[in-house]
Amino acid sequence: MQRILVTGAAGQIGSELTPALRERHGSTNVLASDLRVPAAGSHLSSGPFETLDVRDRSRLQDIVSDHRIDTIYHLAAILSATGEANPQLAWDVNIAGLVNVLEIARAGGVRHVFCPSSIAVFGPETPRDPAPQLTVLRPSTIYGLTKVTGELLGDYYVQRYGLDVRGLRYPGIISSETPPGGGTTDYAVDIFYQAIQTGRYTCFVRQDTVLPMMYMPDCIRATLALMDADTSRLTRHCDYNIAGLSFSAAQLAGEIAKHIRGFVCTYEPDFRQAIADSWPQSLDDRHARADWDWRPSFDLSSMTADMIQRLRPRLTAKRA
Ligand code: NAD
Ligand code: AKB
Repeated sequence: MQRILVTGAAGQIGSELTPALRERHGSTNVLASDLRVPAAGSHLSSGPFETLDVRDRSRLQDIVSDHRIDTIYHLAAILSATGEANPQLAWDVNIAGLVNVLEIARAGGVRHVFCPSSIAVFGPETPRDPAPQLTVLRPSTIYGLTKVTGELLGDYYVQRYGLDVRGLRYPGIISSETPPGGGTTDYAVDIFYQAIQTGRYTCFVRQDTVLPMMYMPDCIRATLALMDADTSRLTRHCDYNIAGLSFSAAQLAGEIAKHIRGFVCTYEPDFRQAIADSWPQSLDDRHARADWDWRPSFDLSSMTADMIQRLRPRLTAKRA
């Protein structure tokens, strides 16, 4: 049985990946951690939790030793929009945190590390539709810089030290349980909350902005499938492109309007437009499909219907 540590577990992905890991491995074998303490009754209350700043190597080492951790899902990070507001913080958390995880793993005990990458590794010089697996990686955000560095560092620890490090280039993740934490793709989640609560949304990117996205159930499935995959089948380690769905902001608004009569979306692009414009519209994920049988299961229509079905009762009850 694996003994797993999840860093950044209180975030958008961790709050759903942690319960999925607990379901498979047993609650007591999956230790959640984050800088911030999750609210009582949150998704993380089904098992153990420790506060942890991933920049604190000695605390991370103590946690790994005390809990006999052999696998780390390293999710703690600063995302693109917050990163642009505080580039030094993004570098410290994303790079120092990852180096701490990799160094502690290399020193012994931890055998497997999952570290997500992002479509933010791509930049304006990357082919946009689709972005190939192997291509120009010259991002324009500090977040993207840290993600390219993270992919290369992970691959280095595989080659140099034989550590099992794996990662996916997640598209923008859409989910109903925990709001996203300071990214550029957040509009694709915010829009659902505002549409249900007020019938209106002011979108911070233009209506013709197309980005690669993925619904959370596909994100969790892809993560577990990559970590389950037989090493001998993997032709890549820390940088698998994975595609879910691609749509423009206007297409998403139109799909939501099919469920929420009278929904009105207006567009007031801010600084995040430039970030979105530097990312591709779709991804070529042929390596993920060939190596570990990746196939997404949600399209725009099924994702939208599921989001609204989950959020509507919760948000309506809150208003009443
Ligand atoms: P999030 O912002 O929702 O969660 C990140 C968590 O990290 C937060 O709970 C935060 O409190 C924690 N954190 C921040 N600084 C920390 C520190 N110093 N020590 C410990 N914890 C700290 O992010 P997420 O969306 O859950 O992303 C998880 C991972 O997936 C990140 O590596 C991110 O880059 C990657 N990713 C996410 C998306 C997406 O759309 N959600 C897309 C591509 C890649
Ligand atoms: C962001 O927008 O910063 C994240 C990402 C795509 O990495 N959602």
